Amino acid sequence: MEKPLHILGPQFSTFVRSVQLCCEEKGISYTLGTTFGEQTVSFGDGSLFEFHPFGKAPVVIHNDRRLFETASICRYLDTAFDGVDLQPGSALERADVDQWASGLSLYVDRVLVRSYLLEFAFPKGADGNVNAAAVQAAEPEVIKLLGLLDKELGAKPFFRTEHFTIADAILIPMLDYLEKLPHSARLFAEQRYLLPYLNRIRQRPSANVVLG
Ligand SMILES: N[C@@H](CCC(=O)N[C@@H](CS)C(=O)NCC(=O)O)C(=O)O
Repeated sequence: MEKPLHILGPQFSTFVRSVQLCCEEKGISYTLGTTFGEQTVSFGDGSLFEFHPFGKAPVVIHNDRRLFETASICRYLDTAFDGVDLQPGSALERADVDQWASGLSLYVDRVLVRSYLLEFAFPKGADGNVNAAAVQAAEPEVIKLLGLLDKELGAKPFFRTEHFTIADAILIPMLDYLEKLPHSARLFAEQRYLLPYLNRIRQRPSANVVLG
């Protein structure tokens, strides 16, 4: 008998949210959280290495198999489950979504999340405050990257195609956190398409559940 699918990781994680968005879009039933069976995981204490060779989240556990890497997990969900397709049908269009799923997970995550957003979530400045110098140093790169994403998106309804894909699932949680920063207006000031896109996706039932 099929065992329920579990998304292992904290719900605040952008990558956990990407996997959750795919489940919600496809109507896959799942459980989510940092506990699986008797084991509870958290960042920084090595516990994730029990599930993930590099000690990261998310991990998806399905039918006693464990899968890591958000883009691979999302592709698996799309292939193994019924529901709307989260990847285009043609080989070239599918490769386009794939390359962006990787690029977003690697390069965009590094600039938007690791070098910038995490400083607000887990400040490393004096007395537990945000390290203003680090934020200031990282900001030009954030704005430049948003410009690149804005150009790639253009007037399309979704990031790569006419439909919601895995690339949207990976990008949206990052943009959502960025837009919620008190000073986000200056980050998005020069972008024409990103905020309308984000707000359109926020209207979807999946985003309502995942982004809160
Ligand atoms: N390439 C991985 C990245 C996963 C990742 O960096 N996850 C973050 C949470 S958003 C994490 O586990 N951070 C904890 C750490 O690096 O110790 C993926 O696509 O799943």
